[in-house]
Amino acid sequence: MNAPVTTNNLDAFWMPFTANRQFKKNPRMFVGADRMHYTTAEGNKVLDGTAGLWCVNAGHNRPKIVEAIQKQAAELDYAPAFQMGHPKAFELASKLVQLTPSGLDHVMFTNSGSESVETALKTALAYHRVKGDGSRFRLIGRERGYHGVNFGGISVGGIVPNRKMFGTLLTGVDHLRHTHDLEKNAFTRLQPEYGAELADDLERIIALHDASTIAAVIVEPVAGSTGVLLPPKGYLEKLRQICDQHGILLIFDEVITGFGRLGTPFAPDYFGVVPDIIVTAKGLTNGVIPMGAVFVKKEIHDAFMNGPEHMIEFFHGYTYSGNPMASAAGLATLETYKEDGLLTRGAELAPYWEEALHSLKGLPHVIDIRNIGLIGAIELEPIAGEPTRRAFSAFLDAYNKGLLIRTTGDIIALSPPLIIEKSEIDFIVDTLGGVLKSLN
Ligand code: PXG
Repeated sequence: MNAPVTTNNLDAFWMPFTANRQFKKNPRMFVGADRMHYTTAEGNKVLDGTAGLWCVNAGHNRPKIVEAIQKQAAELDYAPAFQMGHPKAFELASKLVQLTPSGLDHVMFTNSGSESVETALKTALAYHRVKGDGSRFRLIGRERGYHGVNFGGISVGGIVPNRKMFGTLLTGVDHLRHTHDLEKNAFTRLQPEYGAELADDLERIIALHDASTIAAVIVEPVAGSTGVLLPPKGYLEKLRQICDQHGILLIFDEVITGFGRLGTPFAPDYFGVVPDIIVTAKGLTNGVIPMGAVFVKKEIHDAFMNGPEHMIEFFHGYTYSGNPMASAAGLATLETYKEDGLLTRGAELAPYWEEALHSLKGLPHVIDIRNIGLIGAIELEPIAGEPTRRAFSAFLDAYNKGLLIRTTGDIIALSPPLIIEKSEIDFIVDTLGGVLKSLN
């Protein structure tokens, strides 16, 4: 039995990215979860419209994953990550690189999306340096980009509240313009028609700094946290072409898009554009045990493999890189994805999802609806002078009606587990319809 949460003191835990005072006055506690639903402390069922935080792609309480973790804990709880190994980390790495686009043959493990981002940025800088091109020190991100909360990630990121408190951040960083254009693209289904030319902003940045100083460009193929911004048609292709032309590495941050969210295993399978580095986390272990992974092209890995063999090739890694419990969870997650066909299930459901979401057009305050794979966003007109209040009210009302959604600014984001059924899509849309109709 779970301890009654009402007796807990909520004061000590300073919660992440949470309105702490609001929460603690009226806490929303989950005490259980199975497949598509949470159980609240009050015993109510809440449909998970967000796959946790975009991570529980196979749904909750999947038996294979639960058993794998239980077994691993008893068999080998921990093994040192540096200068020692254990079989499951290698097995997981081998299985993962079979899923990633060909050429991205090597993988480093981390414990979160934020650490994966730092790892990717450091790898890019070090790669140029080991090749004798150490003048490439600049990193280019994008306005409204989210790359976690560590210093590298917030430096290349472009979400203002996440950056403004933290001083000068990394130097040598510049940003592409974001691609959000409601005037031209509102209510577009899938990729927007307008905006491919925004990739030319990279040419402007190159002209300013000179390509010889730029190590890498990092973007989310579909920006999630900022409120689901899809790449305009032709945009990613253009970024790839400009990077190639100037010897700049292209990094895709696929923390959200990886592992089936777009209806394909990874974003290159959807967009046909292959980066040099892919950053992942979340869906890698179904969110059950923290783990991230960074995939790099063979040329990048091989560039480090020289010098005396007893020497460490790359001075980077974490105590828990490839941790046995996480590796076991990762392997069981991949098996679960395979058994249920989840890495491509989103493609089958996407047309139904799209129709259902766009049926909300015309409801009060709705100024845009966006969708791709099993991702959806509903952008609301903010209340004048009170940004975020309207969407936060929608979040609370939906929760009280048995539906978990995410909001960012005045945008509602949806990303249900990939096991969702059509009747559950109907529940999401019907509930949201009711919420929107009664919203101030
Ligand atoms: N990159 C991207 C693209 C992300 O979306 C991270 C890095 C950082 O991952 P960690 O594991 O360090 O949190 C993320 C995380 C939301 C939401 O609702 C999104 C994230 C996390 C929490 C909430 O949009 N993305």
